[in-house]
Amino acid sequence: MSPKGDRIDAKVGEPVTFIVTSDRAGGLHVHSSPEQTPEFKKGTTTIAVTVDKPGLVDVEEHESDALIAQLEVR
Ligand SMILES: [Cu+2]
Repeated sequence: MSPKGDRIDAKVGEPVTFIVTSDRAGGLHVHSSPEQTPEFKKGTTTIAVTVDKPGLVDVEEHESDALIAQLEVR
């Protein structure tokens, strides 16, 4: 899965789009408050993540133990 831990600039209340391509179904774990757990399917899934508080938010995929990205939300 890519990116791997890249830092992505984001703005409060503005969606960041992830295009997930996977050979299995699964889910992301967005460490916002409250946390978000958008799911993806086998194949390509477009996921929009919106964070409504500033901060550094990890986006992980726990099954492969991957840090996908860090959203730097301002
Ligand atoms: Cu997590």
